[in-house]
Amino acid sequence: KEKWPRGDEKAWKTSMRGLDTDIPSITKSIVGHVQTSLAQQAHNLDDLGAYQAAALSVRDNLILNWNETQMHYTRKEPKRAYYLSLEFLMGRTLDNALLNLGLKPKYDDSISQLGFRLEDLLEQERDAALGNGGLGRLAACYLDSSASQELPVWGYGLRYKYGIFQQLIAPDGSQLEAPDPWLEHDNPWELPRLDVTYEVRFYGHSERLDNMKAVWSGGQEVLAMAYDTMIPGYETKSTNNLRLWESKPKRGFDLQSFNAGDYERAVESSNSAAAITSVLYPNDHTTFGKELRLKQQYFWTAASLADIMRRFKNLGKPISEFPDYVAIQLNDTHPTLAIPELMRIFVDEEDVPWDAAWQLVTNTFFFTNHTVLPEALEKWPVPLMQNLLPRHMQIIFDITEIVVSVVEKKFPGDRERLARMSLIEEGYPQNIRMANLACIGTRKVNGVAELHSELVRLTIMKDFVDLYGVSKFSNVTNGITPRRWLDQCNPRLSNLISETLKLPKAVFLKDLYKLEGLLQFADDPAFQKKWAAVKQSNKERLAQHVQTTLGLKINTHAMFDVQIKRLHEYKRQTLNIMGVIHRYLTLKDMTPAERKKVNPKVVLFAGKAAPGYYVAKLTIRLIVNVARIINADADTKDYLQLYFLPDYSVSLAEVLIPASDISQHISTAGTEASGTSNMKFCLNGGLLVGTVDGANIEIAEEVGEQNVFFFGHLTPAVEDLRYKHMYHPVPVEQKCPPLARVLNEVSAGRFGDGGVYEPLLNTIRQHDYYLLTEDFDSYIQALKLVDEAYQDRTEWIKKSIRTTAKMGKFSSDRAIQDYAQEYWNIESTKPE
Ligand code: B1H
Repeated sequence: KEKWPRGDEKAWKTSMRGLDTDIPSITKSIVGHVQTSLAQQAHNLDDLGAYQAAALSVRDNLILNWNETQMHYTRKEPKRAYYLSLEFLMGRTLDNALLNLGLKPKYDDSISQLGFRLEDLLEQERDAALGNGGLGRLAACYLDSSASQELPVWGYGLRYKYGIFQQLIAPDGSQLEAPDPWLEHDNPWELPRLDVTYEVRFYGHSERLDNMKAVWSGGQEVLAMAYDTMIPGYETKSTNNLRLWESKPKRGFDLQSFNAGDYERAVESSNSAAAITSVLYPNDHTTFGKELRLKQQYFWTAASLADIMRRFKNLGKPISEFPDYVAIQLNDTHPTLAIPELMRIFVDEEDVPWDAAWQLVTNTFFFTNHTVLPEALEKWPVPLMQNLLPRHMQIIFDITEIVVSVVEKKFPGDRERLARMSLIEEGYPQNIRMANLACIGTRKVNGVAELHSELVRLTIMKDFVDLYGVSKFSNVTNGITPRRWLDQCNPRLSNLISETLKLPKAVFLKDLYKLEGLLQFADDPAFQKKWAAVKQSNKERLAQHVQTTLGLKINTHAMFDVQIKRLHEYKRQTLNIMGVIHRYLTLKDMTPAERKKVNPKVVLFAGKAAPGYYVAKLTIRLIVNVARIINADADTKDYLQLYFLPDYSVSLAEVLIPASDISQHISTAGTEASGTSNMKFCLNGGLLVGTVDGANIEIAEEVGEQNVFFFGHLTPAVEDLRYKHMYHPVPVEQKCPPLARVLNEVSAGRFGDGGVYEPLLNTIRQHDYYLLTEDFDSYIQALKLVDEAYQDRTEWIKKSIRTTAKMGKFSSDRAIQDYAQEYWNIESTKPE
């Protein structure tokens, strides 16, 4: 029996807070926070204040569950998994917390009694947008699923002061960036941990000792301080932790400079410490080799590993058991420095012999690759690493020796192979290949959809497959959380499903395969009618949102066609906009009588472009200016509308996705690793038009090819086509006249100054690396089939129902169980 730690046990126990969750107690708690936490009163409380009070009240519940869960983990000592991600795209929290706690109806009532509307309060919350796109949102879905499955998993990331930039559209149609000061109104969901701090060193020098050890000293030391965010599971007390690090100067300012009278220098050094976690890098899929980014990566991995190490040491187990208690997932190569860092801790600080340390390290880490695009594969210049992290550079060279010796042994004399597999790429300067380091320093490597994992094995990891065998390289197809991406974003649909299947929502929100029960209703006209009514009301909700935020009027009786994702050439928003222009020109060619037979369509785009990505920004500008012309054309505006919705975010996605009839996932085959919004659209009854790429393929396998609109060349053809474009180019006029016409209309200035768009148009006319000229005809053909299918509304609704019904596989609960069992070897465990 455990001894009570201090004081009078009775005094503690009778005073410990439990929270009553009847409506009067909830109201009391909200009002209490208005009075004391906010120091406000009923007559000066606005929506923002009411949101904050409600959030603090909900937070009290989360904290108690969090405390119990963490205490349970401490006592039970299960093996834990840690998800290291430089991005967590969480979105809003209040609605999700209420859903997972099962308190939404009660808070709704209580808030109405106080004279507010829950819906309005939810809108007051700013998105936590600490991510660029799919990779960051995946991390957020995985946290929700881990907590919901009662798995002992923590996330580790950075607490950026500024998240992904806010996107504005300038009068000329181009993207402008503004900072995202998301912490401005205080963040009720985080708990600063003043006592959880670690010192992190940069620069200095490393002196080698015997036994592969070294002493690293000097340089700059900064402080990492923890902020904890509670991650509630759905319908369980289990509440996990997302720990984000903030950088601070070790002392307020540099005392030496200060005393010497050099105040500027004293403050400068403190600013440089704070700069590390000031802003999220907004360039997804490109690496820049900037020192500050490398500083972010090391700062975060060093603080996280120090924290993990401290927790492990509290167990009092021998260091040889480290991998029995700790599994660490590397979300892409961004945290790869964790590998040399853990070697440094073991070898330099814990006196573990080098070879034994390497065994422990390679049994601790797991690596997920998210892209095979060459420009996204991280490389760091050796001189930069040498200067910033001299000890890690030594360790990386020492690890290189391991690679050399195993390759030499298995493939004697194969110099070329060795050069490809080395951690060091030759050149001026030499570069460190982070994907190679991530591969050799981990137990297993996975891709994020079947095709992608296959491409990982056949391309970037081919030599390593030859070395280690194929079993090290497998697949975990991505998933999405049905709590946020069905019940929260589409309550009407969730209610209809529950009522139809005669199941409480919790049943299918925890086991998404249960949606298959909808199949037997697909042919039921009464159900079809209700299904269509839900879609219609979601379109109206979106139209309302656009009307209030942008003052635009959308035709809700048209088909909604949506493409929302980061702007990137490989995702081919250009193919979509060229298709829209083609549709416009075709409409203009028609007589009024002919037009009347056309399926009216609203095309919606949203997404951000990396601030330095010129062609992507030009694409936005083109979309905005094409929209201006099309929407103002009296001949066509009843048949075709086009909108670019600015400042795409998780919250905007939650309104857009449920309203979509069809969405576009049209990457050049072999380039989109998985995609996750494709799963979100389908879960909400939207159909897909797409290429045979990423998770589109597995979606089609589930729902049947007759329910997906595929087009375009397949992955194996892409390489050959690119080769032909390079060495036997055919002018676009010859290869694809309809596309040539579109390009010429843009050039000629039909949508404003044509000259502006030449660099964008030339990407298609010249190398056409992303193969628009090859896929345009079949794309237009696919869109025609979409129109025809939509004309037969009953058939369309059946397709929509069948699609939702078959989304079971794409729950992140399935994905996270796969990681837990096949990779981390951890088990569910919960308080009580
Ligand atoms: C994905 C990234 C990415 N793949 C570098 N790679 C970044 C790479 O800031 N950076 O340096 C940021 C992000 N993101 C996406 O991951 C894939 O393109 C999607 O297909 C996939 O669904 C998603 C989640 O696996």
